[in-house]
Amino acid sequence: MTITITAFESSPDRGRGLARDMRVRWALEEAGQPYAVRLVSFKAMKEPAHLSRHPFGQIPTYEEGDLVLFESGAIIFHIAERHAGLLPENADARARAIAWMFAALNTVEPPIVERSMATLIERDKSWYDERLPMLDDHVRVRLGELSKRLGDADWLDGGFSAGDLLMVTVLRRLEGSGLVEEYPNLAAYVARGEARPAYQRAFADQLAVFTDNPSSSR
Ligand SMILES: N[C@@H](CCC(=O)N[C@@H](CS)C(=O)NCC(=O)O)C(=O)O
Repeated sequence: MTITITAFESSPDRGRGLARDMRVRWALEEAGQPYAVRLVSFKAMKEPAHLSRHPFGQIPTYEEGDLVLFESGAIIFHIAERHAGLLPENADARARAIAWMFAALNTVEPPIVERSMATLIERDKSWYDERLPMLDDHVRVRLGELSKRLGDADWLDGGFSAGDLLMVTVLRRLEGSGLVEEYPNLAAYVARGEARPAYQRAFADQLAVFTDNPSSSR
């Protein structure tokens, strides 16, 4: 059955792979599943056809036969449950990998998103220069804790899992801030994720959307 996901037609990050379709593409590549991509404009994302797939008018979405999913975490969990390679077989190890998926999305991503939203929409506000260091520190708290837990391990809990896939994509959203680089083991962890062949294929495919149509960036 053909899998179809949605991604930005106009790539706001100019193909840096920071939008959340990247994590779904990567999971599908790890699982060895071919997929099609429906590119959507910012206007189309808020129109009825897309809203019937995604109640909040966002990307990514996932379609497979009659199944329509939204939320990158739920999509990756679905892929990981149905295909080998993203969750361990052992029940306890699987539960721990799922805990890392939630940790990436619920505990680590929120302060990172809050910081990146401020850099996007608050730059010209009077409070920005005072607020940014505070937001950086909120991110540092989580990075410090994560760095301590990872230690010198390659992945968060044994072998590579969907928990690592989500955590690496979440940390990548700090690209350009210099914050991840303050924690050399986290920088190496992100680089390890980016070096995986499945990641590289996913990155090249999302970059092609931008390079095929460079004038489409916002
Ligand atoms: N929690 C959602 C967040 C989805 C999300 O924020 N998508 C962004 C792209 S990365 C988007 O569509 N932004 C455009 C908008 O919200 O209008 C998920 O993980 O899938």
